[in-house]
Amino acid sequence: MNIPSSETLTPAPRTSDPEQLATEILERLKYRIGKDPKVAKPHDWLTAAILVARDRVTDNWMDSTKRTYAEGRKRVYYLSLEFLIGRLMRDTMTNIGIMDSMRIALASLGVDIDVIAELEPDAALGNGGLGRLAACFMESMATVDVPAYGYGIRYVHGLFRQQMSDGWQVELPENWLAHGNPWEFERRESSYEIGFGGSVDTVDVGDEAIRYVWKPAERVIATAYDTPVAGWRGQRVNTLRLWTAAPIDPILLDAFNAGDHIGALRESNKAESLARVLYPADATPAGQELRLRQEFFFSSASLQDILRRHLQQFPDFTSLPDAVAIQLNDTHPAVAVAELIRLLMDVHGLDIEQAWSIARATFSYTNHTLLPEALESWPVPLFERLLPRHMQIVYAINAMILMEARRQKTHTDQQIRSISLIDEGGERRVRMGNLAFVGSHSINGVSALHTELMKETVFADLHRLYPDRINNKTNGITPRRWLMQCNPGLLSLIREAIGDKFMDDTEALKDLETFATDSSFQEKFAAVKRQNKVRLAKLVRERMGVRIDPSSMFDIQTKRIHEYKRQLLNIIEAISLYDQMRSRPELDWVPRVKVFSGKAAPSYHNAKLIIKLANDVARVINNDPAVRGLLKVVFVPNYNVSLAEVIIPAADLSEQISTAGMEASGTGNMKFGLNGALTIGTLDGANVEMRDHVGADNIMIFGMTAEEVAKVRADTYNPRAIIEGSKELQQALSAIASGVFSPGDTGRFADLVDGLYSHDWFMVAADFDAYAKAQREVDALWTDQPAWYNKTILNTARMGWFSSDRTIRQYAREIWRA
Ligand code: T68
Repeated sequence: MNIPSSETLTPAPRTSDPEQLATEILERLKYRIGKDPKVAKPHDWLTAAILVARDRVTDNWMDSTKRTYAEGRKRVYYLSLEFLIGRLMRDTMTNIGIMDSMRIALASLGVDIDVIAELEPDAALGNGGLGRLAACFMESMATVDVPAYGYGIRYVHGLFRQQMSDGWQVELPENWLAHGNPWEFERRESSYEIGFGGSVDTVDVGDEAIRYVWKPAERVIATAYDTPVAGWRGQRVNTLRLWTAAPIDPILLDAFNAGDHIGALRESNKAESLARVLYPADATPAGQELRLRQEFFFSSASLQDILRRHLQQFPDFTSLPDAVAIQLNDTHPAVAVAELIRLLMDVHGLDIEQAWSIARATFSYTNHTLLPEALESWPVPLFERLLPRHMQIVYAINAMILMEARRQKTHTDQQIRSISLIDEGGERRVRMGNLAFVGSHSINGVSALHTELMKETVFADLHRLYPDRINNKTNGITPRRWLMQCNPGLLSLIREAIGDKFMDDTEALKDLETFATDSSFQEKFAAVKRQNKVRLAKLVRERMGVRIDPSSMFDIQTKRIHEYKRQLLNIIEAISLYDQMRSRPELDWVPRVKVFSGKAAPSYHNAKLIIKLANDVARVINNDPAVRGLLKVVFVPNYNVSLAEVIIPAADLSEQISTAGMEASGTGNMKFGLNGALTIGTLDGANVEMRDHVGADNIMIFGMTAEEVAKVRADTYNPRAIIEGSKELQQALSAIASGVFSPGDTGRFADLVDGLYSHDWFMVAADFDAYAKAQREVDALWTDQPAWYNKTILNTARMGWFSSDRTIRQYAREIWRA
């Protein structure tokens, strides 16, 4: 029998006229979902529409894979414990160019695409910027034609849902797979065994050589699920491969038959727990055994998959670094360095020098934080118990590195200690950042400032040993999701003004510059902004019962809640403004709505207290008639990708106010700027480069620089003296401390207020006056609307450089050589 090739199965190039699409939707509804249109529920229509899109993507997916083989292209593997992808329907349909026809097709069947789009779950397999960056990168790699796989975990439960209970954050489980996931393909054949624990044996393999054999005590199976990721214009489709975990024996029948029904499932439960939930840690490592297990689980499965694919095409692994680039997204997959060496040595018979040099030529590592408490490390006893062979490899690598450092004679004993893969101060720990660094040929930061600080702080000594390895790749965002899809009004306006070139080359947004002073364009730009604000106001009223006025300035801070991001600075400034509005009602106050949104790590006490404070302050201010509606504060619950898509286009003012030197890059800052918000921010992370691109006149920079922060910290910073010297700040703090916002519970915010007086690690007091002054300058600018829109239009025009297409091209050229 002749087996048809997939080509002969591919229908002649499909048209995307609405009639054809409608026919396909009905087909999927009937044969894949088993429903008649008369009884189909909205979810069925959603699934049917997604299946139509997925089938079309699949044609290009297979072509892309074949092309990668045929052209002998290098493959990039992006290893990330997080992919914060959000909804995929609009993204995919837009990228393959069927969005408009789909709308018409569905309408002809009596279905509103906007209604079913809202039903698609928001895949929250990530915490914040790091996970969202991975998602933007996946889309950009497909767009700029880099053959790539994203590897991660298919968490059954993504990031928790946030609810407010009397203003406190409550975490509820998230269940994105409740209705199944029509995007993914299960790949039973791509399954691998992953071991944990046990012991290491040696076997004599002749010629005085020995081989190490790891005998794990536990084994689980990793199975792949693939989601196609289509780039802009749909030509390349890459793969997001997420691993799920299953036991080798689903049930222990002996135990079951002996009546131990729970015990019979113990192994099964343990295995499945590996892929059950995303750790809700942001910036702090979750010091849990399960976390290390997750890290090893997905690293090992991904590497086994990569090596298998390599051997299908090449005779051995000497060619690995030419055919493969593996990017480690933070240290979460750093154990892959040891695992690759183990696989090459113990399974494929290479010696340690060969394995080590192949690993280093293949891996590269992206650092996302300088916060010392956020640098991952694992207690040696835990690491050794779970991964005994990897512990040996870590020691072997460490010996090589430390000998090299000693030979160079440039490092003091203290510096040698800081290079070591083992932290010997106190409980011995494996330093994952150092492991990722020494195992990579490239180590990059995510903004120019962050990269310089990496060289001067966390990696100073490693940088001296390997001065050519640290490089910068400033983050970016995909302009498809973060402009074209989330802001259709602005998209049409820009196309009308400058044509479509910017849709393929975001930097062509520059052509808008000439319109920045054009009053009729300004009016249209303002009208689009207003529409977006009306949409957000509607959402706020529906979800929270609070009315906000779209003609007020929408002043927005959305991101994870963290002390270094200084939501507290913003809230205190709101309190101070509230004081002033009441005491000087005769002044022309600019109407403002302060919007906050973001999640706190469940175990992060102060972050949760900041959420409560925002809600308590909102209640008091929003209900005080003396304010006459001139100031409103809202905390919108459950920030996620889809909510961001509504909030960001509605912002007039973007708050990017972290303590200088602490935000590695930020990416929300870029999304707001691109959508025509003015930024008020510190010289931190990518804000510095945003100022360079949009021009210092078009961004409101305030506060201490990173250098000043470091200096003030070193010179015994005295926040109490600063607070006592600032009338506004002192008043705002005493309002909080005296229970104005927590009547009957004056001690509620003591941890926050006392922290400011006693150490103020994040320099809220030091920057307060500068921040308040900058806010009043923002007010003044707002009263001159032509000047305001001149600046915000220039922001949109000049933010094109921050496209993740640019970032990915830099990675491809300078790190991956792909
Ligand atoms: C963020 N990091 C940076 N971490 O904070 C942000 N951490 O400045 C940067 O723009 C972004 O990465 C992209 O580079 C994170 O988002 C985490 O989410 C995280 C998660 C688990 C453990 C540690």
